[in-house]
Amino acid sequence: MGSEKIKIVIFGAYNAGKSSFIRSIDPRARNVETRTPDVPTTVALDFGRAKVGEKKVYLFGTPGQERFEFVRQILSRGMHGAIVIVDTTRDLDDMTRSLCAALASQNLPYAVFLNKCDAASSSPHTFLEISSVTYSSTISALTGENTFESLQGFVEEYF
Ligand SMILES: Nc1nc2c(ncn2[C@@H]2O[C@H](COP(=O)(O)OP(=O)(O)OP(=O)(O)O)[C@@H](O)[C@H]2O)c(=O)[nH]1
Ligand SMILES: [Mg+2]
Repeated sequence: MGSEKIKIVIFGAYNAGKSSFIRSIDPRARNVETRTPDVPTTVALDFGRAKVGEKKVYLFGTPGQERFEFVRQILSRGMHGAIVIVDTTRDLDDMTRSLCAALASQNLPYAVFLNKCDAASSSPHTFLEISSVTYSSTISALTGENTFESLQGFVEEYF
């Protein structure tokens, strides 16, 4: 018998740090992106792998732009759990709020990872509305601080 395989889909608003999170977990992660005038943005998906104990975790990152809802729906098929990445240097936006509401109604394990906590303008405590009702953690996808530990904590608690 092989070890358990877990599909986790990474959601979050545009520019929240989803691709950076997956890259910090798996340096060999793949990303399909395009170059907008300012920054590269995910147009299809990110893919990365991690091992938590004996469990094999497959991370699928979604595009944050609103117009890629159809991609998010395709990537969501067969997921065992989800992580919402939140940019804590911004205010809570409608997309993040509705992603959390949709996941909460699906009876699937999901986590809220409060990202960019390295930034001076980060204020993770303003996200209690979405972070206090499920597994949550503060991370920096840029420095890698607490990223693997948070994934590990989520997987160990729910899978
Ligand atoms: N300071 C800081 N910047 C971050 C952090 N994580 C991501 N960023 C920056 O935020 C920007 C967006 O990061 P991405 O990982 O591309 O975000 P994304 O959510 O995948 O973006 P889309 O795929 O376009 O929705 C980049 O400039 C990153 O360097 C973090 O923890 N701290
Ligand atoms: Mg991305």
